[in-house]
Amino acid sequence: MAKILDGKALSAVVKDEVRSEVVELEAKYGRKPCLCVIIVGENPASQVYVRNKVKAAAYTGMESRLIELPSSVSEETLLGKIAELNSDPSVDAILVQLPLPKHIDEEKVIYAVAPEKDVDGFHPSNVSLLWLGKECIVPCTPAGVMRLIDSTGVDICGKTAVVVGRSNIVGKPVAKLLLDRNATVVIAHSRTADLGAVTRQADILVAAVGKPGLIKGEMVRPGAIVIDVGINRTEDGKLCGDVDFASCSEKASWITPVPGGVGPMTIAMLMKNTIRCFKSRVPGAR
Ligand code: L34
Repeated sequence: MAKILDGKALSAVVKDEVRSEVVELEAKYGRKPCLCVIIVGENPASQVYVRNKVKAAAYTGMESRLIELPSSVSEETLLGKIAELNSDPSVDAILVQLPLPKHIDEEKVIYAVAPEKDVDGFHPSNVSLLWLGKECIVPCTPAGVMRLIDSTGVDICGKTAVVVGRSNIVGKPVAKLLLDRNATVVIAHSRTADLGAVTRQADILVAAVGKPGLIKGEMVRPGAIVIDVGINRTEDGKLCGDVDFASCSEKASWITPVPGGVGPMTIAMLMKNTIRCFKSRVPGAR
């Protein structure tokens, strides 16, 4: 039976780290880090995530601002708002919650955020730094996945890691971070032939595809670490991951639950990234 990788408990540890750092930063530099979150429209899932982000920011003692724009907002107005925040010296970090309404070009929005305030690490400048192996802002979900794996105490070096999913936001950066830690990395996806044969090779299995219950116990190598990045909503409004928890927890050594796994860690790492953005903007802070 697998041990539970408790993202909720670990996120509390991370948020406490941030909370102490906020105190120190304020004492040293006379102001607190400030995170600005923009939400467009009324997607109920996004509203929950954004609310959790603002709550976490309040817990850590940092400043936060929530900007709520109607789904009818024009791309031009949104880009104008971002430009305003880019040049506002009291704002350290900017996050535009995705997805955006169809009439707004997400790429344009991502490119519009000043790289030093890009707390998501989605701007091409930050993406290229990540892939060059330079210091950068690591996207929150991938950073949370790594922290969860590290909390097992298992050494990643030399292990086979299979990442199922190849999104720019999760799959690709997680694969790069695992490679940086000397894992042998395989990226599987919707066109992978015999997915089970591939995932059964994994000492570390990361599922990030958005297909409820895709990963079944028979696809898991005995003793594997299983990280479930999926957050799918069933028709009755229940949350479920990409991993079939019941069958996979019989095979894995460690497994993340949904909810209470990667989700809370995404938010905790957002707090860490906000500190990073603050430091990169304050002369002498790093
Ligand atoms: N710009 N957009 C931007 N940055 C991000 O990092 C995100 N992401 C993803 C969606 N859009 C984004 C998030 O914040 C996914 N995501 C996210 C954040 C928090 C949680 C889930 C996804 C979360 O708090 N999950 C809880 C359950 C919440 C619930 O009840 O719905 C959990 O325990 O998994």
